[in-house]
Amino acid sequence: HVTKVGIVGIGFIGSDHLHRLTKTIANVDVTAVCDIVPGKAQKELDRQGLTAHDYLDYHDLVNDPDVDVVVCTANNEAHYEIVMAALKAGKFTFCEKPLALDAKQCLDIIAEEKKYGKRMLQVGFMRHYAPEYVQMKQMIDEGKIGAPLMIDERHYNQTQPEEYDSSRSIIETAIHEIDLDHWLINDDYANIRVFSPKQTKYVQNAKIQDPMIVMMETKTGINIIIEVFVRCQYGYDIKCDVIGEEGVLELPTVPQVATRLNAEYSTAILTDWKARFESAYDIEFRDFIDHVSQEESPVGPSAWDGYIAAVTADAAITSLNDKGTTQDLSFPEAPALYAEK
Ligand code: ISE
Repeated sequence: HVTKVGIVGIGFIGSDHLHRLTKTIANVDVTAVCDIVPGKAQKELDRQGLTAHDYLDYHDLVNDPDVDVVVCTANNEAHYEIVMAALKAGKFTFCEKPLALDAKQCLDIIAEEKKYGKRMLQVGFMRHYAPEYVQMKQMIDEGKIGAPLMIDERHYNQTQPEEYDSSRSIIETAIHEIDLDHWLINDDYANIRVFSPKQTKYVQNAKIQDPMIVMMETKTGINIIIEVFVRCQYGYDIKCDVIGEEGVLELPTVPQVATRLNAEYSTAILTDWKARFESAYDIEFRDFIDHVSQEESPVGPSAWDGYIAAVTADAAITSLNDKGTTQDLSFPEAPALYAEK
C-alpha cells in the first residue's frame, strides 16, 4: 500500500523531507507539492528528478483526493492556517515545529483535531527520535545517575538569515530544548526567564538578542540553562548535560574522523542542522508513515506537546521583553486524547 503525501512549503526542510519521503522512506509517493513562491517547488522537483502536481495554493493541495497525508513545512506564520485546512479536509497531518505562532493558535488546532475523537496530527519535534536522546531518557528513567538536579544545554547555530529575530530564536530554535527537557526528566516547568548577555557584533539589526540565556525551573526544583546563540560562527553545536545526584549524562556529538596533521589533532564540527539530526528525521518519518499508512493515529509528539511548548515559549518572549523577569508557568491536565502515549 502506497501512501500519497502532499508537501506544503519547499524550503530548507521541505526539500529535505521531499528527498527523505521519496528516497529513504518505503511505500510513499509524494503526489503533490506547493510553495507560495511560484516555480520554487517545480525547481526542486526537477533538481531531485521527481514529478508531482505543483500547486500554488495550499487549499488545492489539501483538498486533492490524490493526497492522503499533508506535510506542512511552510514558514512558521503559515503553519496555523495550513494545519487547520488539512485537518478540516480530514487528512493526517505532519507539521514541522513550531506547531503554530503561539499557545492560542495551538488551542484552536487542538479543538479542530478533537472533532475527530482521535489524533490526526504529529509535530516535528524530531529530537524525540534521536537515538542519543532516547538513550539518555532511558538512563534517567532507570535511575542511572540518580535524581536529575540540573540540565546544561547549548543550542548554537553557525548563522541565521538577517531577518531572524528574538522571537524566532525562541519559537524556532530554543523550542527544541523547551519541548524536550520536560520529557527527558518527567517533570513540568514552574517558571522561565530569559537573560540578555552582551550582543555579538554579528547581529545585523536590533530585532534580535543574540546570544540569549533561557533559564527554567521545574516543579521539583530542577534548574535548566540553555544558551541560545544563532550566530556563533564556528558551526552547529548542540550540548546537553544532565547532572544527577550520582553522575552526569552527556549527549554525544556526531562522530567525525579525527585528523592528525601539521602538528594538530582535530575533528570537524558540522555546520548544517539538517545533517546533525538526519537519522532522527528518518526515524521520525518512518514512524509517522508506519502509523498513518494503516489509518492509525500518529504516536509521536502531539498537538498537545506543541501547545505546552508554545505556552512556555510565549512566557519566554514576555520575559525577554521584560528585562528577564521570572514568568510563572502552569499547565492544564492533558485532554484524554493526548493522555496516553
Ligand atoms: C531550525 O528550524 C531547526 O529546527 C534547527 O534544529 C535549529 O537549530 C534552528 O535554529 C532552526 O532555525
